[in-house]
Amino acid sequence: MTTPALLPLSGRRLPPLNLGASAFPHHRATLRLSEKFILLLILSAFITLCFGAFFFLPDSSKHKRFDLGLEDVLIPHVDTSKGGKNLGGFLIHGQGHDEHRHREEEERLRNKIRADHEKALEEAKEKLKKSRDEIQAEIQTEKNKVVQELKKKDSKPLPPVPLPNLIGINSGEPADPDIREKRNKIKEMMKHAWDNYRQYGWGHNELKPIARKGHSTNIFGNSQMGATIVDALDTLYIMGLHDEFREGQEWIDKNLDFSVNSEVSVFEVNIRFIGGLLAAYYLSGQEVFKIKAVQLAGKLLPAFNTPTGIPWAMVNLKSGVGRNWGWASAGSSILAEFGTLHMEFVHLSYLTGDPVYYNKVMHIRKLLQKMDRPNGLYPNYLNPRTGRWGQHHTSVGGLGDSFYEYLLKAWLMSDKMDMEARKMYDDAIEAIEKHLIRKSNGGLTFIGEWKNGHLERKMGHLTCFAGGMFALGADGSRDDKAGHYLQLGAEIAHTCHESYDRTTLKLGPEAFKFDGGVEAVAVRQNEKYYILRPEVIETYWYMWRFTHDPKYRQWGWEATQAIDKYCRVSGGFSGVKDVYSSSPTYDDVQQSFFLAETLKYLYLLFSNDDLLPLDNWVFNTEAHPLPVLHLANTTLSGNPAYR
Ligand code: DMJ
Repeated sequence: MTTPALLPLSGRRLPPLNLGASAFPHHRATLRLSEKFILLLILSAFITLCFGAFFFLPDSSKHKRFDLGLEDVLIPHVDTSKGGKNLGGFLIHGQGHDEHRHREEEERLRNKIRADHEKALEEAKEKLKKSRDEIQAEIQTEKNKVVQELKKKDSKPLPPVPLPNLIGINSGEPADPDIREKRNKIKEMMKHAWDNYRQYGWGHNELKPIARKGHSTNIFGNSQMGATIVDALDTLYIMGLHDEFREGQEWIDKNLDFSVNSEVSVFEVNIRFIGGLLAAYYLSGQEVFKIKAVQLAGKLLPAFNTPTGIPWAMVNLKSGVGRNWGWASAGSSILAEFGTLHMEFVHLSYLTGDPVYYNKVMHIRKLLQKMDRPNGLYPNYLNPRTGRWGQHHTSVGGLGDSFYEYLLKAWLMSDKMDMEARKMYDDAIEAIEKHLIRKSNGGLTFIGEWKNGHLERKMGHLTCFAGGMFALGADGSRDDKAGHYLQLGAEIAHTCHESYDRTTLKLGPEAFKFDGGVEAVAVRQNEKYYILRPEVIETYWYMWRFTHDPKYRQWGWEATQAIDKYCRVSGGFSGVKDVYSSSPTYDDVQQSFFLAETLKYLYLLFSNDDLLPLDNWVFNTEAHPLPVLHLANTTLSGNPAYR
């Protein structure tokens, strides 16, 4: 049965509804939404018409109902004995009136259906009249809406937690004009480093200041994650470079995406990105940093899926597949890498109320506590499959360094409540002092490296951070040896200063020896470089805070001038390949830690102590300040992470 209402009312025929892949072969995916929309439109027109047509179908039941109704009304007036005809007039009259009403009703319905149908067809035709660009624009808008919705879902505000004491975040202006001038000079250097990165490397991980383009290394994976932006944020903030801070925040908000098929170093991403984001959050209060830190942390968690729970060194942010560095002893994970997660992960649990992060790092700690340690020393390598040590190599420099630092800082960050961490630190430092720390013939205290029962009399630039660590750990040390540890810190600071002072450029080499008449000097050509590292300046700053001996500011200023003279180029700052050469060549890399650490520690060295006071802030190993979680002013005891 056909109904006239189903035929097109206008003479124009609809063009074929081919908006799919064959219509726009390049936009197969993007047309799907529009196609669905049109089909839906036509379907709804069809349903409307069918619904309307329903009233015109010769439906006997309906007619019967009408008849019955009429009969019901007419029965009292029908004199059957006289035959219907006599009453026919009455009947005809009654039927005629009703038929008229009926016809009117039908007409009204038909008009309505016609109007609806025309409207639906007009809309469909309008849609089809749109150009490809217009359709694409509509689709893009729809897509954006979906993305925004997803984003909103992803960035749901985290449960509010009481913030720890956030004091001393924008003060520290020195009264002495000379010190103020020096501090301003350091701020100017920061601006030079940032502005050039902004101009030539924006969004890349680091900058090549001579080639004037972006730079990256495998620690950041293969995607542009803006490492310099994230690492530099808190330095910008404390220096009062707020426009630059906002630029960085905007980039992070719009571009920092962790759903990338990229294999990154768990350690580096933790200390630079999570540490940097958390510090930026605490300093500025901007939620975006906290949200990004939590998102990123979620991407690192699969790295812990190993038979022992000791994480892989690297993880693919998209697939979650982890593995270790090819060069590491017997497939091992590295002590300084899996042992440098604690501070950030405790803060993540604190801010989210989710104990998962805390549990991961506590599991590592418990496992280490149970293991035998040769001579009380922690080897640098641990196999995450077997839970056994790899090569017996112990270092307070590369591969070991920040593990010890984080034991001490876990205790400090817990408002000195985490006694387990303090004990592990004290035990480790005692073993280090006994087996690794020596005095050279010339009276320089140095920290060597333990390799299979043998002490290598060589110290790395990285090891120089330990001077600051000893000073920081002096208060609260076992047997009240605070004076001893402060003295040890001062001796290491002195040795490291010598390693700078004995070079042509007055910048320290990567590693230096205490052997065969050589003291605090690099011997091998491939250990003579300086890559803008912070550790020596970091120790000067801690020593300054604890002693206020002016020599630390003097040494810090020497380093500032040397960096400005030999590492500054018009496109930023570069490392140098040989600190003993009067005509050094550049390595053409502006490391992100130069902005995060080196310039920050210099700035703090020339600021008053009320800028980021050490009673309230603990610096992670990338110099990102995280607040002490005082039990008194937080809900730590009620936080599931701490139960
Ligand atoms: C920084 O990334 C961190 O300080 C890390 O702990 C080791 N060293 C580099 C800078 O030298």
